[in-house]
Amino acid sequence: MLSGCILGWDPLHHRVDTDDTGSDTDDTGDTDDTGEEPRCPTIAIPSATITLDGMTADWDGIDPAIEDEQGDDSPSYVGDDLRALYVADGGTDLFLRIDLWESVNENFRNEDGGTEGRYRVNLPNDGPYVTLDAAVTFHETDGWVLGYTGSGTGSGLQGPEYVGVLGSVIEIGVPHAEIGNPTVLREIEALVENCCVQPWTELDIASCVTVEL
Ligand SMILES: [Ca+2]
Ligand SMILES: [Ca+2]
Ligand SMILES: [Ca+2]
Ligand SMILES: [Ca+2]
Repeated sequence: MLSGCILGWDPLHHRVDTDDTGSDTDDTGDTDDTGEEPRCPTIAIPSATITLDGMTADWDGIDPAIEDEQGDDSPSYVGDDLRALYVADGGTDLFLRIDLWESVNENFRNEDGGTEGRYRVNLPNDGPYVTLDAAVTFHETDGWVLGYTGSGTGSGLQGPEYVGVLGSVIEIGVPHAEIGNPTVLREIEALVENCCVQPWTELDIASCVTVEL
């Protein structure tokens, strides 16, 4: 069973601009504090039919929504260097793809006995699950699984059927209906974290983009 770090809400890592001014209240990026410049570029989401298998041919022609440099990860971990985040709309599903500069690390787990950590995408949005985050971890029997944190998330958005992982690629499929059909995903970020052990540590972050659905 999933427990602990996937389901545990983490206010220290919840960094959402809540006032809609574009000004950044958390000192993560906006250096001028004028409130004039949005922190993240806005894109219209591309359409694609994606199979959750970790293979990327189904993303051909889609540009990364966020790109991230190589080597800005933690020297203490492998599999934590983010390369890019892609987003696509499959009609009934929101698709996310995390690319790494190296292979995924199966020690990023959410269970006793494993090195704890996770691959996470923050998905603040205008639906009922305002502070939704999706996180992928490795499970001994189920393999790679999706979990979530966030406000009011009571749906079944949890399990291996939402994830496809191969090599350095993590694909995630989230049914729009299961997150309340939001129309905008504001200030999306991808993160790799060594979760659950205080202090929480952000190993790499790829930031950021606002996506209109
Ligand atoms: Ca695929
Ligand atoms: Ca590393
Ligand atoms: Ca990186
Ligand atoms: Ca980074």
